[in-house]
Amino acid sequence: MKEIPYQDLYSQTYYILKKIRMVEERIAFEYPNNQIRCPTHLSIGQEGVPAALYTLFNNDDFAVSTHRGHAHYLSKGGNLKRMIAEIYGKKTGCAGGKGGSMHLIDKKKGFMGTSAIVGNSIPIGVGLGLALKLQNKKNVSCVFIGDGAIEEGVFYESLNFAVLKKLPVIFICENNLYSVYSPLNVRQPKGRSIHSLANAIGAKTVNGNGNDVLGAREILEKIIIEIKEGISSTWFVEFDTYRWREHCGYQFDNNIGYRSEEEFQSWKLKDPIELFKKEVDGKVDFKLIDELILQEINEAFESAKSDPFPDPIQAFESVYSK
Ligand SMILES: Cc1ncc(C[n+]2csc(CCOP(=O)(O)OP(=O)(O)O)c2C)c(N)n1
Ligand SMILES: [Mg+2]
Repeated sequence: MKEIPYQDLYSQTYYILKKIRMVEERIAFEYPNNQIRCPTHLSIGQEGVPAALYTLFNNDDFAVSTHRGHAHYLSKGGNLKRMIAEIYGKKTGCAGGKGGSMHLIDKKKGFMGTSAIVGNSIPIGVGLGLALKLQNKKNVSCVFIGDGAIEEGVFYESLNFAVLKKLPVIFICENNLYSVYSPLNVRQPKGRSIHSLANAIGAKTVNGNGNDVLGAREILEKIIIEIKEGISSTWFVEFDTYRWREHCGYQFDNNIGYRSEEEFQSWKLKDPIELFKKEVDGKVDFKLIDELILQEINEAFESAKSDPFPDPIQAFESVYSK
């Protein structure tokens, strides 16, 4: 999991934070070339929470995620080459080239899948939590969701079950204020916060700044330790953040009217990478790490482009059961 020569917390965190950004910027750069043919949702601007988790996760913890899952896959140690190959629809992809950007999985790393259906991975993450509990394992199952998933019935059933059975599940809600083009205020009642709703169902809850990597890490570390020591079980953590680019695709879309340029600029000032760099200035070799990441990315894109497409017969084979 630790691909750079520095093992310290700040270097490791910078590595993953910058890697997520650089990988997605390369995807955005390559997308117009029409070799990537799947719908692709970028997390640029939202790297803070996944980066915070990178040094907290261990291989036996589980995670599941959504349509916007690249960052979570990478933070769980998912293989970059296989992710890029998947996005290019290649046989060497992590889902055999049949799923694309929204169907990432790396079972060896405990990253148990993402789904294009909003809310779909929630019961899977809770089921993984149930498995951990039944096997008496001291691990956690993290369910990454967006604010839009709170409007799905399955969220309530799953959270209720997790709380009732005291499962080691952490719901991590990255609240970026939007579900596609709809802001929160047209979807959920004014004045009712998402974490307070989860709290009413019985989860322990906290609200944090998703762009403050070290702050988010502190919150999550405490929770993971508590769960592993059996002090508490189901948690719901709401992190405030903001996506910079369009909902689906590589472009900026502030001009189409659903959100303002001013709002976007105010969040750009809260860039998780810039904030982190200021905090750890002088303690991390940014330049060397950037070079190593670029090398990794170049290799991943080169092999993804030259790898073969799946054989037609593979259309009928399950990739998830392997
Ligand atoms: C059940 C379902 N309803 C609607 C959609 C269409 N859809 C795809 S992504 C999305 C937005 C989800 O918003 P959120 O959960 O906040 O995640 P974000 O895109 O902001 O990361 C919607 C409505 C879907 N894929 N599945
Ligand atoms: Mg959202």
